[in-house]
Amino acid sequence: MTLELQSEPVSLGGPNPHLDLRTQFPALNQSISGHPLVYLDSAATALKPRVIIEAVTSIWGRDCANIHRGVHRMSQRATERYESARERIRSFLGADDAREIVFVRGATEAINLVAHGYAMPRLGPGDEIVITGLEHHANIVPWQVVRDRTGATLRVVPVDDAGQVSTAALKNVLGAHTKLVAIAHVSNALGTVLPIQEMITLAHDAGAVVLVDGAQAVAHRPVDVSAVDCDFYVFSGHKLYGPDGIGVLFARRSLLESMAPYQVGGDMILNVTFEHTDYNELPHRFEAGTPSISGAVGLAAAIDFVSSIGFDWIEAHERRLLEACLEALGTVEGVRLIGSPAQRSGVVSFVLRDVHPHDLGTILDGEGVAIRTGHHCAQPVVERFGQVATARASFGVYNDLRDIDALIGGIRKARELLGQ
Ligand code: 7TS
Repeated sequence: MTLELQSEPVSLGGPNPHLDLRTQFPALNQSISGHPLVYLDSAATALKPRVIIEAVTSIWGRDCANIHRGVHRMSQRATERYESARERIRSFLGADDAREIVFVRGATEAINLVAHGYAMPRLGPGDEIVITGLEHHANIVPWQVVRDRTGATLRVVPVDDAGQVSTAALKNVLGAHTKLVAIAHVSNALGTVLPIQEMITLAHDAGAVVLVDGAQAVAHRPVDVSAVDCDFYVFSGHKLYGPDGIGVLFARRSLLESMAPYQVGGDMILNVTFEHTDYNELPHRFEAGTPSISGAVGLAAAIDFVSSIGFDWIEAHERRLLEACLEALGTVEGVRLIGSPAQRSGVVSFVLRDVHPHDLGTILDGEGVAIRTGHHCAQPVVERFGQVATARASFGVYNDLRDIDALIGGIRKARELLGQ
């Protein structure tokens, strides 16, 4: 049976309802193996719209100067654009103070900064760090390093059969010794949305600080760090339609004030002699060396882009895609969905009976359909479901129901080719 899905072009609601979003992404304008590209790998990295490419090239093509150090006009313009980007990110995250926004290379570097700058000097034997069973390696390995260097214990909140982490399960693991809780906002492997608000309250009640890994959340749902009251929130620009090499650490100011710099060098100092160095003010103290200026400016443009679409539209659009994808996958014999969380963002993980996900991914690539296969850098949760790898389709604003048709067609073709 072939499922006929209603295919319609994606159009923006809001200010310009007729604008075709897809035309804004130059990368979509290409063929792969003679097929128009169907990009279903936005959880790995999102494609970039023209406005963001232009913002980045306007730094290189015009305001190409280093920041915080030039008296000349170009340097002043670059500095102004870099610091305006920080302010744009502050308002996007709902933070109180732009000094709480630290530019980093990405979510991975942000978590490492907190692990080294906050946890390492404070934790010791008897202290506990709590993570969940569905974390990306970026939110596992830094805490293992802290555990190994400080003698603290790393505890893991179990994932249930639907791929969820409940507040009750967190409660069981929290205790008087919990010092830090590090949780994903959205799982990259299963798409599970965690109840971070309740989890943060529980962790605070236990006396712990909380880091939220928002790498898979910021492009899909509104985030308000003041409302959820988290202590640290991290994300990468490249999953938010922005540049790679740029990301953000939001850190509560009182915590940031008390932290030692993770990296040291130029631009993070006030005064240096061979005997002594005075560190710069927040947030510059945590931004040693020349940062990604074009990245910060591109990230601010990405936030403008996403905000102009609006999260109401984005969430409704993804819900439709998710429902259609889950329904269509259910009609393909041999497909098994991995995880069935009640609250899910735009990610679907599945396996096809007797077919290695890499073989499936390769056949789909031959049909022009890009998905990710493997353990998605979240090996523990994939193994929790008895798999070494899954196939993962993930959505962005440019996807539409035709992309789901193409995915399902490709999976059926794989079944035929592999003689099922
Ligand atoms: N946390 C989560 C939840 C992620 O999904 C990722 C990247 C990271 C942290 C690390 O982000 P980075 O930008 O510092 O690398 N996730 C994926 C993915 O799912 N496929 O490729 C990268």
